[in-house]
Amino acid sequence: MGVTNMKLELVSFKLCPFVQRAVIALKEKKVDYDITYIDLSSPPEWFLEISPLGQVPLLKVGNEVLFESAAITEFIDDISEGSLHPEDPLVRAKNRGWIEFASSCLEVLFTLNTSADEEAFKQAVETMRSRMRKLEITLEHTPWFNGDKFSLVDAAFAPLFMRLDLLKELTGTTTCEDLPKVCSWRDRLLQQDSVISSVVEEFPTIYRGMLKMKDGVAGGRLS
Ligand SMILES: N[C@@H](CCC(=O)N[C@@H](CS)C(=O)NCC(=O)O)C(=O)O
Repeated sequence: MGVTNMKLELVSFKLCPFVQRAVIALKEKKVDYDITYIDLSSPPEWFLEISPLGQVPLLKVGNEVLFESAAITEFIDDISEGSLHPEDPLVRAKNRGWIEFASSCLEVLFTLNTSADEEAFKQAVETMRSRMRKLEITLEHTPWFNGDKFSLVDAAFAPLFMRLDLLKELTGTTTCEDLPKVCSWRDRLLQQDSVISSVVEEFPTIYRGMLKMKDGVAGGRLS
């Protein structure tokens, strides 16, 4: 059986932004898939056996297992009609760099969500704001990062913006409200069907529960 006909199974954790990138790519490319949720605080043995880093996402392709969201989203793009990656090698390389930038922002977000002391929290908010300012001076096109076509780089940032938006709503923490280009890109991303349907319906409640459970500064600011 060719790889394009093989059943895909995405191994997921409901809160994971890296899994969400893969779901957005699957939806944008209209690729059929099954999804299996695991609890990362108590991962099943079968998962630890097949996940080299003990991390989600994994994409099971027949008997093969793919890991790392960038590898998985590019694979999804490669096996389906059309492309969500720019053709020009220079633009493509730049997009990959910005996808990594989005990943590093997700690390900052993790610190921001879990900081136990005020100073570390403030520092993380400031780091996020400075990353957003970098993005503001980088954004050249509309409606999407590369212009008319939604790309993998858009899919990579959408989970970050979804969480920053929730953080603002739930705790009053703002990170990019003064940046018009970032805000209008964020708003468009959050209205995109593939993005809206890339998380479970109860995502805001689960996110709120996670902040409460972490019991850090952000959790203490929940309204
Ligand atoms: N670089 C990885 C990051 C994936 C990642 O950090 N996944 C988190 C959940 S959002 C995870 O599985 N954490 C469990 C662990 O590290 O033990 C990717 O892009 O796929």
